[in-house]
Amino acid sequence: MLVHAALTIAGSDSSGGAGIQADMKTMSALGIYSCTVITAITAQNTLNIDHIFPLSANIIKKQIISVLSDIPVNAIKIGMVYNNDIITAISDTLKNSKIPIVLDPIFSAGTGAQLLQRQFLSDFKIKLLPICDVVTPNIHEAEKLSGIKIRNEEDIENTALKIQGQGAKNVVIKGGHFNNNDEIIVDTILNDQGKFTVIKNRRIKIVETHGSGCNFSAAVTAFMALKFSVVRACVMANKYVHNSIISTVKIGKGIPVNNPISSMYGESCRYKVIEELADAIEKLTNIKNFEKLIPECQSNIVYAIPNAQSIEDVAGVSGRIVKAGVRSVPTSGVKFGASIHVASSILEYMKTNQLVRSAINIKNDKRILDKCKRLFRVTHYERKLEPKTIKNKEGRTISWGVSRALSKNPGADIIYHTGDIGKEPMILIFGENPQEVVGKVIRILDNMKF
Ligand code: PXL
Repeated sequence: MLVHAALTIAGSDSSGGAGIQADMKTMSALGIYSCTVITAITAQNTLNIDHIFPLSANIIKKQIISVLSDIPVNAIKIGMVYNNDIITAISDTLKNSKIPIVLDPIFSAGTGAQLLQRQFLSDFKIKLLPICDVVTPNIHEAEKLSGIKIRNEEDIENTALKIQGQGAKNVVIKGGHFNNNDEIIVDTILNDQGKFTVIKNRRIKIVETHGSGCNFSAAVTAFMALKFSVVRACVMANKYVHNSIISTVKIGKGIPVNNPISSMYGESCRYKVIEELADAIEKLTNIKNFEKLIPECQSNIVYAIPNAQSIEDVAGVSGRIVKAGVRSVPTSGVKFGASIHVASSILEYMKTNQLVRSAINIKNDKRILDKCKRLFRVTHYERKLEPKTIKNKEGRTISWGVSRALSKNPGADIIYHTGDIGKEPMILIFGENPQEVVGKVIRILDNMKF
């Protein structure tokens, strides 16, 4: 198997969210073998950086030489460098290297701590910008590198040109910290031919997260190791970081940490989700009298991957589970994206509780609903109260209703509505997995007489 390798030269972040740990996770998730040279050890958590211990120039040089004398590294990233000894060691060791270098100018942490001692900014510019192929500052870092105060888009272009004049071949200015209220984030790329490209992405409405800068530059390095152009590498890195930001984890008491391996979790659990759902459907369709719970519009049972974002992340029966005489049968197999309505209900439920990932719809008649109310925590919504603006969009009614019902009882096992003109009344049963949902169906049927 051909393996592409990259090297990250960066600081260790004991909280695991940024620095060398973020780089390794990102590169690994993108299929790149990652070597690591540690420049400094930070003692930090999600609240603070408590201590920084820089390593000696000698051990940094030795680590780089050890790796490069043996492993065919396809791209190198430079992150936190802290002091002039470290800057000089890296610059001296790499100045004749032909390997593409991505420089992430890391000056301070989100918590405010200095990750490059202030007095070494000019050494950083003089010794590292000329050896790098790509530099990836955010707006604040670009201002520090160029000495230009950025007020508008023209300033961004002038800043990029100035930084290129200092020796960086390609300059990528990340726009995330510019005009924070804009819906769109604009990244500006100046390539080695003097051409500007802008990449526009929708801004995610979140508070500050830990690790996104490192994830971005590590992803650009990984894509450069795979020989993509700088612009392509940035486009793909943006998409990748977007996913790592929307699946941040609140692992400690401080700021949320990016989750650069979320895409891997997502892929690896798809198979398991299909298997578990298929098993549950087999059990469900063999339950005596289950067909008596199937509504006119038929039933579906769904199971979402963790962190599901759209109906494509929710598996369901292709077609429905239908009543066939005294039996119930699925009309087809299990697929992602197969359900709209029940899938919309689980996606909405997951906004309140990420652990609840499975649901089924059953008939709502008085006898069934009375049993549900006796056995489970039940809440409901009135379809008749739905605003007109929501009615017109497929699946939106359910999201609206589920959110309304959960606002009254956030831990409910069951949500029902009593219908509307042309809309059948319905009961939705929720659980952490399809086995649990089927278990609830069995409890309802066990308590009914036929
Ligand atoms: O996010 C920048 C960064 C890079 N490297 C290390 C860090 C941080 C931020 O805290 O700790 C080691």
